[in-house]
Amino acid sequence: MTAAVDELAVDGDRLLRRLDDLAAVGSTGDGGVSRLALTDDDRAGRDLVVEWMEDLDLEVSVDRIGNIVGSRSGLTDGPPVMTGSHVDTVATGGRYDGNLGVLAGLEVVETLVEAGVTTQRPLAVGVFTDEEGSRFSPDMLGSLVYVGGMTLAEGLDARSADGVRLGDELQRIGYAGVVPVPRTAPAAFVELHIEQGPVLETEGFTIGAVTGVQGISWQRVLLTGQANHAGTTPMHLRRDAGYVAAAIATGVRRIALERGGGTVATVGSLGLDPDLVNVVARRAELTIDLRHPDERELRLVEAAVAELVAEVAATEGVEVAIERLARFEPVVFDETIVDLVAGVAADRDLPVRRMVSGAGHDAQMLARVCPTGMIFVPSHDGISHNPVEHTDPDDLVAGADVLLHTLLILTDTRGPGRVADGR
Ligand code: HGY
Ligand code: MN
Ligand code: MN
Repeated sequence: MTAAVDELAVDGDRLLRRLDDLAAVGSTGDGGVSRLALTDDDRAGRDLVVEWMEDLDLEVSVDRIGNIVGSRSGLTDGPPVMTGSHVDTVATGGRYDGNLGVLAGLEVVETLVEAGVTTQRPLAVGVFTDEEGSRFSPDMLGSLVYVGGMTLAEGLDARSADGVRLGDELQRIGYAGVVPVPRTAPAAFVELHIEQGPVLETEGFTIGAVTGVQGISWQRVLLTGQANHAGTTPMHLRRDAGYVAAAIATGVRRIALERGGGTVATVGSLGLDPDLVNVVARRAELTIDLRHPDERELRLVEAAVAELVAEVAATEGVEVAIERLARFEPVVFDETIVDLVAGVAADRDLPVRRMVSGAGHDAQMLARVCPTGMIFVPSHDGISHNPVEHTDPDDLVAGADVLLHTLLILTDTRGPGRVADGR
């Protein structure tokens, strides 16, 4: 039975059920999820997705950096049109970040299976290793190795802050696959993801046709001062690593606010040693996350932060060591894919706008090797990386339907129909 392809629609209840089932893996009990990359919880999430892929008769392959790809043959051979995202999360994760893109991909497959539709080009759903980068930096590590932007050896040797090696964890959880990397480029890649910001909801749009991703700069700053007695050491004799760390954190925020224009700066991790009430900190470790849509401006922000760090450390007589964790220039997605997403959304009378992504995504890596785009759906109050992360079920389903028809057109399985020009 081959349904009228143009009329196909996903089964929204099934998608929502799968999202809930996956969210139960690594649940933090407050509606959120914690499945840090390559932990036992990540393994359990991967296992569940692989089980669903096998239930759908997808051909499942795992590559040497642990990326999982479920493939479905088309009527013709050649590279697949691919969708997907990630199922690893931050420690305060919500249930949609990454998971929606993977499960909507499986929902597209199941919709086609039920309708007896085989796509012209093959179709694939990817689950990329360590997209979050919270445990092993950089972020998007798996998709970066997938496209050849990082060698396998570098990826496997990535180490967590507590010294654990990524390759050892991959072995331990049983996802050190055999498929060589970099892998063959797909024909095209489209990722469905929650916006994780406030734009779509505040402006009343249902779909974001994502035009690209802003630049990302991550660094770890290691400060070495001198432990001393909090009560007996005069202020001018201190080499207080704790003070320097705090001055950097406030200075970074000041720089972002002064520069404006979309600059964002975050000190998300800060630790003191010995971290005791009556000891001047001898060491401090903090991370700095800087982002901007424009590469030239991002470099100026990095330079201003570097000057701040050097200055405040020098005045306190504290030594500085900088470790580069991630650096990705802004990415622009393929215009035809962006137009297609906007057109499919408009075809379905869904309010759509073009926008740049503030968050990093696996799509920004696939954009290096094939025409790539993203579909956003609104995040309630723009909140993400937080257990209260929420997207209206109707919006989740609308996004999955836009993904379904975008993939049907990209696989040459249906015509473009009325491709209106979304805003
Ligand atoms: O950091 C990011 O933008 C993404 O969540 N990895
Ligand atoms: Mn994500
Ligand atoms: Mn994330």
